[in-house]
Amino acid sequence: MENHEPTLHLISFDICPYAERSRIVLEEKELPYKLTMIDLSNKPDWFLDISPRGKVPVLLVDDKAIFESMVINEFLDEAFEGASLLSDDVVDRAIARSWIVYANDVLLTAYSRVWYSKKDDTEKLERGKKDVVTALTAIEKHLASREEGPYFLADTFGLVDAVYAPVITRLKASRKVFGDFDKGFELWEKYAKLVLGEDSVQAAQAEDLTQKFVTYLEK
Ligand SMILES: N[C@@H](CCC(=O)N[C@@H](CS)C(=O)NCC(=O)O)C(=O)O
Repeated sequence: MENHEPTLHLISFDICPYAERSRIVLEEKELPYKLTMIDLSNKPDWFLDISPRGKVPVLLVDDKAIFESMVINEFLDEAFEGASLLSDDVVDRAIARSWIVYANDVLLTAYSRVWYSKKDDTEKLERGKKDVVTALTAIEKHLASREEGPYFLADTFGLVDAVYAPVITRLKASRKVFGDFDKGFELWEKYAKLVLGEDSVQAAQAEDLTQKFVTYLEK
């Protein structure tokens, strides 16, 4: 990409939270990009050719494919000017990455257990709900003790917020289907409201996300 502005093409699936993260970063950096939604139940051959894991998101930079949402997001932040979404401080950058792993491995994993539990598997569902509450308890503790805010780690929106945002954009749909077992975390709710108001977060959401996600969850 030396000496020229590359074209950016994001391959996505409309309700995928990982792809939504990368779209938030593209919007946050105000980068022009082409967006293609594919049907994951019928993956096109051209997609399988560029996605070794068969997963979205994939970002085509000119004709080169980058995959894994967090790799895409760090690339976008590093390669382009505009708002910087990771701290200049090496320790703070590591802390952001730590909370990103927490979002992936703990919060999103716990919600996924709830969202994708089979209707008759109440044991899995209840375990998932309990794990969500445990994850939110740790997040609430972090939000209460952080040095800077009102965002997850700083006074400006960052890569860590782009990772928590897609969970937040799915909460309305999730609560319609599974109830509000995850309510009552005051600082998390306040943070969620702030993030939902971000232009980039709104622009990155698929049209009718709540309805589409409810339909998906009810299936
Ligand atoms: N670790 C990946 C996860 C991406 C992912 O799981 N994408 C899902 C959709 S939300 C997918 O493409 N699934 C298709 C499949 O596994 O066949 C990332 O962060 O990009």
